[in-house]
Amino acid sequence: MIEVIRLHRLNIPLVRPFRTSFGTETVRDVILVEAVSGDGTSGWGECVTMSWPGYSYEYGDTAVDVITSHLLPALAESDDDDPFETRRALSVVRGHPMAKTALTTAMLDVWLREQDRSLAAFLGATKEFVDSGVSVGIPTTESIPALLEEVEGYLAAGYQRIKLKIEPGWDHEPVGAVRGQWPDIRLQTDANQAYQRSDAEHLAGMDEFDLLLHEQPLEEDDWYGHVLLSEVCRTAICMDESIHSVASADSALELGACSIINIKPGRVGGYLTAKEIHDVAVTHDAPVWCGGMLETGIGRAANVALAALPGFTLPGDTSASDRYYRVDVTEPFVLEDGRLRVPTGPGIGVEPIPEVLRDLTVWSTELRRGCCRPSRRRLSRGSPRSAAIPRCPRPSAAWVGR
Ligand code: OSB
Ligand code: MG
Repeated sequence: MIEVIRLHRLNIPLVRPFRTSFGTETVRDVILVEAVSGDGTSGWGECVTMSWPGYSYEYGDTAVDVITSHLLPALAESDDDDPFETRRALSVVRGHPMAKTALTTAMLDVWLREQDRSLAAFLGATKEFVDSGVSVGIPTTESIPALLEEVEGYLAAGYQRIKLKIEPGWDHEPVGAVRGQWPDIRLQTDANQAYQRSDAEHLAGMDEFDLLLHEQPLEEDDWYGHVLLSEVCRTAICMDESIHSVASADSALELGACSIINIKPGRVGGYLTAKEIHDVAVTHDAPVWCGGMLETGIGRAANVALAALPGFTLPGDTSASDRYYRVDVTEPFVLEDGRLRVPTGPGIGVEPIPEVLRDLTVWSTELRRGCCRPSRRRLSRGSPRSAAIPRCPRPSAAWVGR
């Protein structure tokens, strides 16, 4: 049983600013969740929120609050660490998938480590390596030569596909320039919801660049707009922000709002649901690929395990550590022939390097399973442990901070 939860908040400078249609990230504000079982086994999960609600409504501060004020109390009644039971127990909290993913992945990591089983094996991975793509931000200078130089570096490193962040005013020209320079590479775009339905013809104008897909061109709830766009564009439409669940994935594919899905565990509430979305996409014959949120090695390890499932047939945003960070929190992920090796050790297969964790941490807290765990079940069974529960200093807190 998990007895202690530690939250470690780290600030890690990115090797270069990452500009998208919703803003620019220069430092990754990452929260790592550490779950510790009664016998001292630690498991780790990464919260992929950013410091502001630009990609979705969640951000670092909401994740810390939701975990401490709502998710941990929701788990307080349960002493069952089964990952499906944990997901069910947390479903009383609406939304906040990134916070849920961070906590449940740390718990899943402990659960798997205690069974000496890897996350990859648990999920049903079939690959030893996963193909790596890279997501290229809008150059802060908005300069095409700067973009070409950056792309050239990634291609030289071996990345198997390039994704260009686009927005109105930064689309045909940069995409055409990259395609002009490299006629044969796998190339795709990501607009992060920056376009309108009325931009359909404009977006279809990029069909000539022979792209793999356009990712999330319209607002996340504009399902019909994506259907219309899919009819106008020859280039495949892929959804990222719109897909929150198995039901939304099935709806999107069934309605023709998209034909490809970017699966991000943090966006859908965890690795169990991510795997189930993969399974649904496979039944639709729809390709999926593993997205990224500039993860450290902790989140990356788990993503790479997921990307090793058979339906992940397109290269993911699963880049090497040095694309993001000078020093990663774990042993770095490195490209081997344009691929990352799937971890095979127990759980997620990696852990933070203690000195690096210490140096990058800006805040941390520790929560212990509270003395007043409101375990009605136990009380009614009259277990001696419940009988011995002392009076709690904070009657509303099921988990207490130190
Ligand atoms: O939309 O896929 C996205 C990063 C942060 C937030 C949203 C997105 C991204 C990326 C980077 O595209 C993917 C990565 O390399 O981790
Ligand atoms: Mg995206």
